[in-house]
Amino acid sequence: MALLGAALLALVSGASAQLGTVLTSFAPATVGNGRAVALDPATGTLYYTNSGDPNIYATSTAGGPDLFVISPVDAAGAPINYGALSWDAKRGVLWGGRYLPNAGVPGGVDTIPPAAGVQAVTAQFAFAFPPGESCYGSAPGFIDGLAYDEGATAAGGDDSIWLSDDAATVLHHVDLTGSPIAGSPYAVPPGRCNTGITADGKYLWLALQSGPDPPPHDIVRVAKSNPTVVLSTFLFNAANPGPEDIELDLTTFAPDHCALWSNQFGPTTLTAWELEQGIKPECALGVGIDIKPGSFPNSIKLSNKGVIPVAILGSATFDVTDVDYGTVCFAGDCTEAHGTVHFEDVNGDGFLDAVLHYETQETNIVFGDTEACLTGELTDGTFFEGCDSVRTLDP
Ligand SMILES: [Ca+2]
Ligand SMILES: [Ca+2]
Ligand SMILES: [Ca+2]
Ligand SMILES: [Ca+2]
Repeated sequence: MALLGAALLALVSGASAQLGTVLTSFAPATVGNGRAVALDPATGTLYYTNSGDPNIYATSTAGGPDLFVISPVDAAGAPINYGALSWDAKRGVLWGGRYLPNAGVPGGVDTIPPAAGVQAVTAQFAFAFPPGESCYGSAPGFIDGLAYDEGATAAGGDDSIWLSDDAATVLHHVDLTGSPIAGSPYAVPPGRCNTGITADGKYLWLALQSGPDPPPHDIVRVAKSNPTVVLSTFLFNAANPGPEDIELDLTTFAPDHCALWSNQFGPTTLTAWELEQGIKPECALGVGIDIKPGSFPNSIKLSNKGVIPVAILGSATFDVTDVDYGTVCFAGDCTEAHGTVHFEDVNGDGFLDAVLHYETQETNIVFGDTEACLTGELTDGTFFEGCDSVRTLDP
């Protein structure tokens, strides 16, 4: 019975690991013509808006009733409707791009406190979109895509904002005061119109339609350095409705899956889509490792001045020659003691393995640990992780 359970579990987790699989999808409590979505990963709170409705609704990633409602107003008390929202974990606020009606501020970008009731927002800047970027040919400044980008560090001033006009052919990258950052603006992939952006690490994800509303609609991943070239794509819908705002989710379905939430035009629907396994460390590709290959238990003498050999085990789905060895860390130590990797088939299964060595004193293994892990990236940027048991000696 236990064996059957394990086999079924393996089958289920293996079968669902595919870009664009729907992980969950629901109509939230307040349905309208859907527009923005943002996620606070620390609380699992999803924020969403509807077009023409100057409220921001908070719900759970599991759906159900609205948890609370924010009614944002500007300094004059005028309600504001947001076309795009993005969560800022550094400040604990939402960033919002003003849509129709935009309280008289085309291109207005605000920060919004995530608290119930009527909330005064902080007007951060009004971006002057050049005319002609909208596939609708609408007047400039109805923000359709906005992503807060945390930047390379969790703290500090390296964060930024990505912006786009109403179904736009152009992406703008600006600092937190709205000033363009070197390289901006960028063209979206040819023939497409952008309606939503989310940003993380090296990548942007874009919600695209094939003109001013026409399908097909899809969601693509691009490099921040060159957003015109599509790295991967999945179909949102071959017909209408299409996607509006999107938001990355590295917590709700992790470590099995990294996900991306969408809201859509037409009846408001919040959907979580599965992303590629290994696209972020939070959903790293699993790989087998063998600490002290050929011996078991894997005894680690903590006072030892020598090295711990660790093998990354190749398989039919993991080629150890695809690893970027400059990115590999074992138990907190990212310096391979021999400065090289040795390739050999340590377990005789016919698949080449990689043997690395780490100085015991450089690892963060402490007395009582029962497991140690190795992390790294493939040369295509896929994150992987493997763990093996340890038995520590010498407290
Ligand atoms: Ca968003
Ligand atoms: Ca949008
Ligand atoms: Ca071993
Ligand atoms: Ca092998």
